[in-house]
Amino acid sequence: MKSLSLIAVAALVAKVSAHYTWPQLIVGGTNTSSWEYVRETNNWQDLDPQTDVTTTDIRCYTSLESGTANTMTVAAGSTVGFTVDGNPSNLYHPGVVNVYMAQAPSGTDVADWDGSGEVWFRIFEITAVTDGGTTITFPATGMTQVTFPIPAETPSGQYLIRIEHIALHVAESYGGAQFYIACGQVEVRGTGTPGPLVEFPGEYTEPGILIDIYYPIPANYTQVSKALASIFPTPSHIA
Ligand SMILES: *[C@@H]1O[C@H](CO)[C@@H](O)[C@H](O)[C@H]1NC(C)=O
Ligand SMILES: *[C@@H]1O[C@H](CO)[C@@H](O)[C@H](O)[C@H]1NC(C)=O
Ligand SMILES: [Cu+2]
Repeated sequence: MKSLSLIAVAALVAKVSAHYTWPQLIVGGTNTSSWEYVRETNNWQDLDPQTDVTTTDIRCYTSLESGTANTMTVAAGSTVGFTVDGNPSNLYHPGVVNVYMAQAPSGTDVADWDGSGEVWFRIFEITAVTDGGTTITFPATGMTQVTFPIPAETPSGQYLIRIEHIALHVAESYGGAQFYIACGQVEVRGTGTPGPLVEFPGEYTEPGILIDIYYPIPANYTQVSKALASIFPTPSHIA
């Protein structure tokens, strides 16, 4: 009987595979409730990553869930973030973090919006550190939460904030990169014009996600995206 229960435990452990999610938005230094301001992702139970970069699920990974959440009001320039929850609850795979925002069209509640179109701008990254081929390190490894500023010049409106950890431990073959994704909903107060804008699907190209990080050690790491967004202030008046 003992061996049977050990087999059952082993099966359970295998099913609850060791991955993670981003369930809580962090605002004002406080962790909000799980899936309150973050759209519940398809992997909220199995924790599995998205690996298909051609599907609309590469946006927010919510096709099997209700796809919406409450919307939190935040000031432009303030710091927000996401917590990591999983088994264990940290970013233990080697990989890179990116954060994108997209403004819902005027007149559309962000709760009713799917983030389609060339509307996303990238505001934050924790990329790989290389030194010409001797070492490659991933500073995001082990983080239990990731925080970042909403750019000070972000224009007023309702936004999706999309965070991803791209785990690269089996990215040496096509489709091997693992995307751990979540989208929060915020209402920002500010002014400006963000860019460059990108689209999901469409954002990902090699070599940022098709890469053997072990041998030979890559001499450099190329981020998946265009440059981080620069947000140009909108003049409040003409002098
Ligand atoms: C928020 O959650 C993260 C991840 O679980 C944890 O590391 C952190 O201590 C929490 N912060 C607070 C203020 O409870
Ligand atoms: C490193 O840079 C070279 C030259 O720009 C490029 O061809 C190669 O794809 C890059 N490698 C990675 C892993 O980004
Ligand atoms: Cu995993």
